[in-house]
Amino acid sequence: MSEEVKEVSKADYSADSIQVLEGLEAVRKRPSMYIGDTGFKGLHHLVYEVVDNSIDEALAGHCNNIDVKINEDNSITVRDNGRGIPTDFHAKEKKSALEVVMTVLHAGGKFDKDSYKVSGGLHGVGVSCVNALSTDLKVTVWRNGKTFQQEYQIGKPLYDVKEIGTTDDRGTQVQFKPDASIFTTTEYSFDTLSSRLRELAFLNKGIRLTITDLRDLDDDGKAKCVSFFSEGGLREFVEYLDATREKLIESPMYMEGEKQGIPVEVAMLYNNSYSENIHSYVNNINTHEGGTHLAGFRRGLTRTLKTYAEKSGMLAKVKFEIAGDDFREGLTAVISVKVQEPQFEGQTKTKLGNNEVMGAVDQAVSEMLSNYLEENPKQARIIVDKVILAATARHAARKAREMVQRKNVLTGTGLPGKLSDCSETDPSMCELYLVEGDSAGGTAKQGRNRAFQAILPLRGKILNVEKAMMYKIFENEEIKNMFTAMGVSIGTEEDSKQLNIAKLRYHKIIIMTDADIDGSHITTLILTFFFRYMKELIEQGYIYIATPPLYLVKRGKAERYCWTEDDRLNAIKDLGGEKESTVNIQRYKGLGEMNAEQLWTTTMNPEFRTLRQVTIDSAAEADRIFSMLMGDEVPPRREFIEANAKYAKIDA
Ligand code: 0RA
Repeated sequence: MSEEVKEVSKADYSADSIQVLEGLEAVRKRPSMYIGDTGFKGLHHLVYEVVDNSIDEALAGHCNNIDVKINEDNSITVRDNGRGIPTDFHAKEKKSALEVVMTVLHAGGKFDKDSYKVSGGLHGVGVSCVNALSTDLKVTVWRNGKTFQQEYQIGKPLYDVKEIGTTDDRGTQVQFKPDASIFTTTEYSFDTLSSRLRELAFLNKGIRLTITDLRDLDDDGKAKCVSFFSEGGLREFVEYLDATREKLIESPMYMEGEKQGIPVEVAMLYNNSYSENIHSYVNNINTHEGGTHLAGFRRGLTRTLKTYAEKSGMLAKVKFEIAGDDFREGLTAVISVKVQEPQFEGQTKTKLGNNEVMGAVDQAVSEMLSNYLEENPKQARIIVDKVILAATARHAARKAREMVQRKNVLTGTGLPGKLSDCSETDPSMCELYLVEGDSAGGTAKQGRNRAFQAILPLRGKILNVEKAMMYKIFENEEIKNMFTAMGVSIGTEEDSKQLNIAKLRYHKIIIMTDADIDGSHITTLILTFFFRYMKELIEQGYIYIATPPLYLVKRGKAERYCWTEDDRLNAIKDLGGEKESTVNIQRYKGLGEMNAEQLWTTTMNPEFRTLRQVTIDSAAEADRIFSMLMGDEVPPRREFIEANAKYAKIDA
C-alpha cells in the first residue's frame, strides 16, 4: 500500500517537474514576453522583479531594509529583512514552498492571499522568471531560527531545499547571474539601478534601500555605496525633482490616505518654469501613458483652482477662456495609487484603465487643494496669478502658431526650404539627420544616400526650451523647421503633448553634432526639446545620436578611424607604429573636418556607423536632470557635466 502511494506520488512529482520545466522553458524561449526585452532594460528588470518581492513584504509591514549588491562578476544579490519565504512542505506541489516560489511561474504570492500585494513589477512575472533567465541562482532564507538554502542552474534545482544552520536573523536573499546567452548585455549600470531604488524609496516611505557596487572600489578598497530612505515620501520626491527650479510656494501640498477604498498619495509644488511635470505611479510602476488616476488628478485640480479663482474675483480682468493646461504650467506633481487589480492599457501597457480610481484621486486632490488654498491665501494668489499669466501667454502662442501654419500652407509642400529630403516615402525606411551648422549640413548632404537619408541643418545653438515660454518656442525658426520636416503638427492647447505620430515622416531621427563640448551641448538642447515637446518620439525609440569618430590614425596608405582612446592605441599598434612618430594622428574636433566621403563611411553608412538610441530609464530622473542642465543654477550643472561628459575629459 505504502509502496503504491509512493509510486503515485513519484509519478505526480515528475509530472509536476515536467510542468515546471515547460514553464521555465517557455520563459527562456520567449524572454521578451515576460521581461519586455533582452537588452539593457530587460537585464535591469530582473533586479526590479526581485526587489519588488521585498517591497511587497515591506508594504505588508514586515520588512524595512533592502540591500542590493552588484557583485564583481555582474551578478546581483538582493537581501531583505522580512519574514523569509516560507520553507515548509507544500502539500499540493509535494516540495518545499520555497522551491515552488522559485520554480513555478506566478507562484509568488499564493501562500498569503490576505496580504496586501500590489507591487510586483510591470510584467509581474515573479522571481521564477529571474531564475529561468539566470545561469546560476542561490536563495537563502533566515526563518524560525534556521537558515535554508537552495541553488539552481537555468531554473533547475541542484538539490532539495536544505537547512544549513541556525540563526537569529530573518529575511530572504536572492543571488543571481543573468544568462549571457539570453541577454545582449550583462553589464549592470549603477546609475540606472540607483535611480530606481531612489524612486522606490520616495514611493514607499520608511523603507531603506541600499545599493553597493563591488566592481567599483576606492583607494581604500571600499565599494561604492548609496543608501536611500525617505521619511516624507512624495513630499520629498517633488522637492527633489524641483531642487534646481525656483519655487513659487515654499512647501509642497501633500495628502496621503484612502479614498473610496483606494490608497492615494499626492504631492505638488509650483515653480516659475513653463513646463508641466506630473509623474504618476500605480503600484510603484511609472504610468508613462497616464490613465484614470491622472485624469482624476487633472479634473480635481482644474475644478478646485477654477472655483477658487472665480470666487476670489481675480479672473474679472481676464478676457479669454482659461484652459486646463494653464493650471498646470510650472506644476511639479507626483501621484501614487495602489490598486488591487490594475488594468493596464495603451501601447506600452503603462496606462491605468480602472475607472473607479478617477473619482478617488479627484476627491483626494480637491480636498487637499481646497484646504491649502483656504489656509494659505498668500500662496493661493501667487498660484492664480501664475495661471493667468500662463493663459495670457498661451493666447499669444496660439496667434503665433496660426501664423506659422498659414505660412506653411502657402509654400506648397509645407516642407522647410533648408531640408534636403530623401526620395523614399515609407517612413519606416527613412532617416532624418539633424546636423549642427550649415557647413556640416552641406557635407552631410553630399555624403548621404539620398534614397533614404534626409538632412536638416540647424543653425548654431537652438533655443533653450527649458527657459522659453511656449509661444517663443513656436516662433523659433529651427524648431518650426524640425516640426514641419518631421511632419508632426504643433498641436493645440489641450493636446500640445499629444503628437500625431502616425504622420511622422522618418522613423530614425538622428542628431549629428561635433564631438566636442559645444556639440554635446547642442545635442542636449535638442534632446531637451524632444523630451519636453515630443517625448513620445523618444519612448517609441525614434531618436538616435550619431557617433562621429574622434581620430584618424594613418601610416602610409593605411588608415584607421577611432572612436575611443583604446581604439586609438590599438590602431597605432595594429599599424605597427608604436613609435608614434611614424604614424599621423588626426584629431577630429568637428564634423567640418571630414569630407563627404569620410562622413559617410564613418558616421552615416548603416553598415559601419554606430547609432546610440536615446531611451528614458526614469521619466522623473530625466525631468530633474534636464531642468538642472538647462536651468540657471551653475554648480549642480558643473558637477553633473564633470561626472558624465566624456568630451570634457578628452578636451581638457
Ligand atoms: C509569502 C508569505 C510569507 C513571506 C513571503 C511571501 C515573502 C516573500 C518574499 C520574497 C522576497 N522576500 C520575501 N519575504 C517574504 C510569510 C508568511 C508567514 O510567515 O506567515
